[in-house]
Parts: sequence; structure tokens; C-alpha cells
Amino acid sequence: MMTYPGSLSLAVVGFSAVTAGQKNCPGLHQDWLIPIRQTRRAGLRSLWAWRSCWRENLAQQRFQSLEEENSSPAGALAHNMPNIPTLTGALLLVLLAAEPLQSNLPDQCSANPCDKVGSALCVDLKGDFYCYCNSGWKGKSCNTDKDECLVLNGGCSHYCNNKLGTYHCLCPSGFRLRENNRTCEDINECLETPGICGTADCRNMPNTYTCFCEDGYKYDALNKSCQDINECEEQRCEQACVNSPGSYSCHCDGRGGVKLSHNMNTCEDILPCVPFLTEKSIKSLYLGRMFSGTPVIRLRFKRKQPTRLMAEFDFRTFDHEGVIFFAGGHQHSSWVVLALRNGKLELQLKYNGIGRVTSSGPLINHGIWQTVSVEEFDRNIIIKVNKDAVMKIAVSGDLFTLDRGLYQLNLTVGGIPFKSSDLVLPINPRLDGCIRGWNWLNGEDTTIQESSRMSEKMQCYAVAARGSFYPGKGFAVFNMDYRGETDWGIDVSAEINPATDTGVMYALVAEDKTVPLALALIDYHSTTKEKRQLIILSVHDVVVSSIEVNLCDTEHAVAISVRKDRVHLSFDEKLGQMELDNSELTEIFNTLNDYMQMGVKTYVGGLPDVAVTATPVTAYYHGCMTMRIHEKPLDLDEALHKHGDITSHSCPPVKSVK
Ligand SMILES: *[C@@H]1O[C@H](CO)[C@@H](O)[C@H](O)[C@H]1NC(C)=O
Ligand SMILES: *[C@@H]1O[C@H](CO)[C@@H](O)[C@H](O)[C@H]1NC(C)=O
Ligand SMILES: *[C@@H]1O[C@H](CO)[C@@H](O)[C@H](O)[C@H]1NC(C)=O
Ligand SMILES: [Ca+2]
Ligand SMILES: [Ca+2]
Repeated sequence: MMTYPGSLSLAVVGFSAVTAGQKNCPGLHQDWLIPIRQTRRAGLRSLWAWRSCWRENLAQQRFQSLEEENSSPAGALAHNMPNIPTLTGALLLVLLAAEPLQSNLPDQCSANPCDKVGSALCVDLKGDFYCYCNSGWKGKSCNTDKDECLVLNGGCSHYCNNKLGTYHCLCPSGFRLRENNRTCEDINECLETPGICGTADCRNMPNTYTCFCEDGYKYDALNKSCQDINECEEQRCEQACVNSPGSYSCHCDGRGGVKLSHNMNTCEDILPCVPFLTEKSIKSLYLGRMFSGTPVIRLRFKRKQPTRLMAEFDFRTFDHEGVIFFAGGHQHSSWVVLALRNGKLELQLKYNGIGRVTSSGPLINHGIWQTVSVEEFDRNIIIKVNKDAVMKIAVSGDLFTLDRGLYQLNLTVGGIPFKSSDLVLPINPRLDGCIRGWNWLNGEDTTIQESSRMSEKMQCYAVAARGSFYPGKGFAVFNMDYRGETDWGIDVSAEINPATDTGVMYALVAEDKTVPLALALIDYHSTTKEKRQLIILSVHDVVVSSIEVNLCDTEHAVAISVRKDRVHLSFDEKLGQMELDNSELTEIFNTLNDYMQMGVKTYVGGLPDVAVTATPVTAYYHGCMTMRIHEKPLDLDEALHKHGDITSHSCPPVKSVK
């Protein structure tokens, strides 16, 4: 029996080695043997106090290591420590209990007072008992749950959940418990569940993830893919809207005089950036107002005595062909027509069914005012330019018709009262010319002056220069043949002096109201949506080539050349930039080729009633423009149709800004 204390002291020495560096638990090393020798119970109490102190030390150490998070060898060691005092303490108690006692008390553990679940062992202390508790339990009989969460949140990084006899660390959703069962880590859903976002991109975030799509697309959680946003359903555009994958575009009714404003959604008025001197001259008569070629003025003279023809006026034109006036009776009687052909005066006359054509004199389509007179004198018609006789034609009859005792004569200005094919030599009657200071049959008529004063449309621009003026409304349309010897080809060039930065200069329009080709001015880039002045060549609604330009200053030269496999756009010697890649171009050329085979109409200065989304620009061209197609000057008087306000051979000049 005497060997027990010795072996006990060995066990305790073993402990002190393990606990080195910890809080000192007093009274153990030297003192415990003494009380043991005195009374067993006091000895046990002392041992119990020491053990509690020791366990506290260990718990402390364990929490520290949990906070450090990494399981270093020291941490791991501390984590395993509770087993040492547990076993050794139990061993000590057993050893102590085994020693014979002085009194014969009943075994206090025979009806086990310790909690079945909370305790591991009951030790009979002869008159008392000691329950050795499992971890997580406390109290004399180990029946009380220890709330581990009260101390440092149980070592949990997020939530601590106390349970009877134990506890668990819990994590918020999107997090997961690490292997240490204490701290939580974010779950990277994108890596762990590939395809969680389907075809969209996945982005991991603290406690969650998002599936995201490029601008213009939204994530559809149902079929896990990016779907185009139909911005048109959101009413973003003031007028027309076209949705496209990842984008959309707004369109404004250019024919209504509006264009896209800076925000690319609303529309604003197209305002001139270059002012033209469009003032009219009150005492003038414009001859080109009627595209039909019918006269702008009709006069009827009735005289009691035989009267001779006498007409004098000031005349200005840049046009080379057209009718100035007609005088006489009906188509099959006697009449004269003064016209212009190849820039020279031409007189066509018909007396008693016999027709003649005479042309002579200088070129008079130089745009300078000159006085022209036509006079019947002594069975001759004499024509003078600036008082110089340029023609003298013998005639054999009277222009006046005697009807019910009155000598009658019809006089029409700017056209003839019958079809031009019924002339002696057919002519295009449309004349962009101006007359003023007229005197018909010795100035007895004032009606022209009055009607001209009433309507500005009957007047001429006060000042005129060469070119064709497009007032920003209307177009001219032609039936042009683009077929060459082997294949079709389009070569268009133009001198332009635009008044606005938006408008169609040249376009081909198909039967189905599509616009297979258009050359236009625009003030924004259709894909980057940046505001800048551009000249564009488009096929349908796609810009094929573009050039950044500075329009609102002087005159510019623009040219296009299109074949079935190439496009060429140039502006003041600058070459256009291709906006498409090769495969897109091939598709574009195929479409264009189909339309060229089917047949198209040529529109100059604007478009007919096509959809506002059919082509990038639908606004009318505004300003001066002189166009050549296949190297030939385009004569707007030769059009199938032309808006009456477009002047075919004259332009008002740009106002000089002072
Ligand atoms: C964490 O808990 C699981 C089961 O609850 C257990 O198997 C594992 O050993 C524990 N890990 C640590 C480091 O305690
Ligand atoms: C995904 O769902 C949308 C409607 O929610 C549907 O319009 C679309 O066609 C679907 N796409 C696929 C690839 O199933
Ligand atoms: C003048 O023109 C009118 C129709 O515009 C016609 O009825 C009339 O006969 C013409 N006068 C002469 C003299 O031919
Ligand atoms: Ca507990
Ligand atoms: Ca879209």
C-alpha cells in the first residue's frame, strides 16, 4: 500500500510537464501529498480543485487556437488535451478510492446518483460520491447542460447553437462550416455548380452569386440564359423604334423635318446650319414653277384693229432648254414659240399649217440679266438680245385670229397650251428661268404683275447661281438604267453645299418600298451613337461606308461608285471607312445585286413614302447640289417627277455672314 503515494506523485509530475507555460494551478506540486496523508476526503477535494483549474487552462488554450483559425500543431495538440485530464483524473480517483478507508460506509455509487447521459463514471467517496461529467455537462450529478455558447460564442465565427450536452456552430446561408467545425467560409457557387447560370456569366459574391449578362440583355432564370431586352416595349423612342440583339435604335420621321436628338431617343427639328439667301424678287416671274411644263401665265388679247406681236422682257437663266413663251391661236392655226435649246434662242413657228424652226444668236444661259425682244414687223419676226437683232424670220400670215369681229391672240408664258410633242421640233418645255420688266403688246396688261405679287411661288430668287436648289421638301425621281455591257454599275458624283446636316442626296428605291442604296448626310454614327457629321452610304438600314465630314462651311465634292462586289465612297478626296466585315459585305452585295436585277427607281434629294426605319436617313436634302450620274450632268427637268420648289438649274447663294 505504501507504494501508492509514490506512483501518484509520478503521475502528477507527468501532468506538470504537460501544463508547463499555463496558468499556475496552486497547491498541487508540493501540497497535495500532505492532505492525502491526513484525510482521504480533503485530499480528493484538493485534487478536484486542481483538476478544474487545469481543465479551464485547457479550454482557454483551445479557444485561442480556434480564433487563430489555422490548425497549427500546437492548436491540434491543445484540441486533443481534454482527454489527458479526463483519463488521468479518473485514474487518480480510482486509485484513491481503492485505498482502504477507516469507516465502513455503503457504496455511494451503488444506486448511481450520476446522470446517465451527462456522466461517464461515478466514484464512491465513502460517504460521498463524485460524478465524473462528460464534456458538455456540469453539476454534481452532471445533469445540467453546459451552455458552451456563452463563452466566446462557443468559438463559432457566426452562429452558435447550444444543445443538450453539446453545441454546434452554424453558418448563414451561402456559407458553409469549415472542417474545423467552427468558422464559416463563403460557398463559391460558380465553381461548385458549373452551369448554375446556364449560358450566362456567373459572378461569386459573399454569401451569394449572380448570373449576369452583357448590356442590352437580361438574365432569364427560367431557361438560364441571357435574353435580349426589347427596349421598344419600354417606349424609349419618341417615334419609331427598332429592337436588335443587345441594342435598339430610334428613328424620327425625317420627311416630317425631324431627326434624332442628342439623347438618341427623342426627335428634334432639322435646322439649317448654313443660311441661304432665299429672298424672292417681287417684280419677277419664275418660269419653272410647273413641273408639268404647262404655262405659268395665260393671257388672251382681243383687239378691234389688226395688231402686231410685240414682246419685250428681261431674262435670266442657267437652264439650257425650255419654253419662254407661246403666242398665237390654237395648235393647228398660226403661232410662234420662243424657246431655248442648247443655251441659244430658238423660234418655232407655224403659219397656215407649215412649221419652221430657227435658232441663232449667242449662248444666253449664263445667268446674267439680258433684254430679249420679239417683234412682228413688216411680215418679219425680229428677235433681239440686248437690242442686237439675232434673228429675222419672214412670215406669211397673221398671228391674230379674227373671230366675231375681234382680232384675238393667246399668249402663254413658261409653257405652251398644247402637248410639246405637237411642236414643230419637240422640246422639254421646263425652263428654270426668270423674267422681269415685261411688256406684252405694248404694256396694256397688268394681270401678270398682280398675280406674281400675290404669290411668292411665282417669283424668282433675287440672286441666283448655278446648281440645283433643294428647299428641304420634296425630291426628284428618275427612271435610270444602271445596266452596263456586262453588269450593272452605279457612279454618282455631286458638288454639294448643304444647308442642314441631315438629308438624303441620292437613293435607289425598290417596288417594295425598300431602299437598297442611299447616299445621305447624317449627324450621328449609327453603331457608336456618337453625334458627329457623317456622309454615309447605306444598303437598306445598314451603313456600309462612312466618312466624318465638316459640312456647314463651303462646297464639297462627294462621289460613290458601286459594283456588284465593291463600294467606294469619297468626300473631298477622302475615302470612306468600311463599317462591315467581309461576310457582312458579301451578304450586302447579294441583296443589292438582287434589287439591281429587279429594277429600282432613282431618287434625288429625298425619299418617297418609305418606312422611317427602311434606311438610316429619311429627311429631305436641303441646300445646293449639282449631281452627275455616270459622268452625265443630271437635268432635274428630265425627271419623271420633281417637286415644284426644287429649282433645276439655279441656286440662291449662301448668305455671307458678317
Ligand atoms: C467536425 O464534425 C464532424 C461531424 O460532426 C466530425 O466528423 C469531425 O471530426 C469534426 N471535425 C473537427 C475538426 O472537429
Ligand atoms: C427562354 O425563355 C424565354 C421566355 O421566358 C423564351 O422566349 C426563349 O425562347 C427561351 N429560350 C430558350 C433557349 O429556351
Ligand atoms: C385661246 O385659248 C383658249 C383656251 O385656252 C381657246 O378656247 C381659244 O380658242 C384660244 N384662242 C385662239 C384665238 O385660238
Ligand atoms: Ca451544451
Ligand atoms: Ca434589344
